[in-house]
Amino acid sequence: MINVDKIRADFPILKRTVHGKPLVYFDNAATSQTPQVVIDAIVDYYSNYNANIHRGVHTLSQEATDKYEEARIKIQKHFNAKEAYEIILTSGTTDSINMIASGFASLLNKGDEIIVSALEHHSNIVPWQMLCEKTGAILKVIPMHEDGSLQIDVYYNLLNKNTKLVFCNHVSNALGTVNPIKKIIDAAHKVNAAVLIDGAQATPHIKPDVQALNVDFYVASAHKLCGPTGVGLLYGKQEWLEKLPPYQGGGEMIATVTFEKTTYAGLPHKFEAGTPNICGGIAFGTAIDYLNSIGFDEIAEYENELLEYGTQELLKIDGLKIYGTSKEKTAVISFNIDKIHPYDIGSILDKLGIAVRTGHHCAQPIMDFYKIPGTIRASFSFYNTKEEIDILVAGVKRAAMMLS
Ligand code: 7TS
Repeated sequence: MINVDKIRADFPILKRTVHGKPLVYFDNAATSQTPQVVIDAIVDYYSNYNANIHRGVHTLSQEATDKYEEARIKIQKHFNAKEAYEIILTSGTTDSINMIASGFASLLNKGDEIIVSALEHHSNIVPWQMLCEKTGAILKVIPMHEDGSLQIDVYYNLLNKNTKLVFCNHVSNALGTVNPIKKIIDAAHKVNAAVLIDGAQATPHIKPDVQALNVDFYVASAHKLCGPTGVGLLYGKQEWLEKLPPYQGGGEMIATVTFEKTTYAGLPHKFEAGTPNICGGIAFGTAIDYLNSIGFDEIAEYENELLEYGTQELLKIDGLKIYGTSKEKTAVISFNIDKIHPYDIGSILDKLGIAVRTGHHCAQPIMDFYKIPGTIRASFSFYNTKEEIDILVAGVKRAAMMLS
């Protein structure tokens, strides 16, 4: 059982006020808040052992290298990757996806097919469109149902011998739908297609096991799971990471360089050119430890309670419609009230100290499906409370009254 009072004490930002009101932070799907242990890890790095890694013989550089590589192992264990070198530290989900899209440019031919789902964030659409432009590959889309779940039977029919890649998020950022990724992966493998799962929204709520999933690539961002911004991961199966060419050229990713020829370093360094976000990587490891100390089963159980309560209370408001009602979903509630523009409600909520996201959530195709400009999205975390949901519901009622 989650002790929410104790947990809230770990997050200094939750004590602040906004426009004179206690902060109610419901924009966790955009970024999560940072516990003191993670802030301390950042301060400790810059106060005590700030140095470049993998380079110096000096003590500070060795300490920084050890901590960075320890963080990689923590991430490996958390995602249950077979090898630590299958974890590439990137600047985040977007960077990880672009790394794979760029790598596949040399492996795809005209007429090859790529499948994405209708529920993707723009960062899992645009790089594949760019890849199709470069290679002549064709992009196909798994359509969605009204409740925000995927039409999985249509997906099975889209797969054929030309399918080379399948991309799908584990959880939709705009609707919270949890996708049946194991089924998606297994079906793709039957036609020898590789699968990339975008775990940006799943990882704050679910502990993925990349070996059990048998996924080829899994990507996520630290800042959505209590870590800092500017760091994330690309898990790739060793065989794929060896097959793909490097993403960027530079220091650290080479074995030897002459003006005639360069040979590349082994994994993971082949994909980690230049000085990485050293402090961010280390703090990412600390964030993973912190979340595991609470427990993902406990987090999921508590957030489900928040989701059920929030859904029930918001639906009591006249004219309120929730988008994304599939049975399998995380604690995200996307909604609108009649024809009121989401931005107007969001602005009033901000004046009441309540942080939500409004707009298309970088998922315009979903908004087009529902024929709406956007939604108000309240996304909950394990440090939120039912009392905060009551404040949200009262705020939404007030905003609706003022605007209708
Ligand atoms: N994929 C999904 C499913 C996402 O939700 C996001 C960010 C990204 C990729 C990109 O992650 P980044 O860390 O590289 O930026 N989603 C959101 C959101 O829903 N609101 O703000 C950012």
